[in-house]
Amino acid sequence: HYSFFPGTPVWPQNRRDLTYAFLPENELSDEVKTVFVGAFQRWSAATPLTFKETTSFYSADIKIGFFVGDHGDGEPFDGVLGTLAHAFSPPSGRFHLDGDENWVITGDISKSSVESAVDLESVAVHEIGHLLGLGHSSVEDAIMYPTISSRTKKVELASDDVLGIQTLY
Ligand code: TQI
Ligand code: ZN
Ligand code: ZN
Repeated sequence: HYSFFPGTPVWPQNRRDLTYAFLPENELSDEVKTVFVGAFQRWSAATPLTFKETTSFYSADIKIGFFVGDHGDGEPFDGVLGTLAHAFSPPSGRFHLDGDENWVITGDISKSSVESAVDLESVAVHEIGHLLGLGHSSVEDAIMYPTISSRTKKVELASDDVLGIQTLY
């Protein structure tokens, strides 16, 4: 079953069209950015929320960045595997990914020869759930389940995720 953060924080009623931006220093390719377009789309399909990229990092609601090791928020990344990413509850909008992971952007991750390969869209869909106010779910099929098998792609919202997010928005 889905859960929320303590106090059930959500984006306010008058903030249904949210913007996101990528940390300019990361200089991400269009291919990587497109993965996030798809991940946001999965949540907007189930809610009244919309997500649009903006080039202004500082004014964006959701700020996406790849960082390595200690990056100043008290939750350092830890190299390959372990923590992959973290996102904070609304209305923080901070979405950080571990730049040391072997991120897989396209193709069939189950066929990857890299043992530590991690599917970027799967992690993005999970973290966006946190950004919107969902905690972890006890339902194994849910995007918000707290573990994922290695070299697995899991990007489709389960009915548990949909029920949870529709309770919030
Ligand atoms: N990052 C944890 C996560 O996003 C961070 C975390 C731990 C957390 N407890 C939390 C965030 C409570 C919010 C609330 O769950 S992670 C997965 C999964 C991680 C794990 O790097 O361990 C995914 C990130 F579910 F696959 F294990 C993304 Cl998809
Ligand atoms: Zn961080
Ligand atoms: Zn999580």
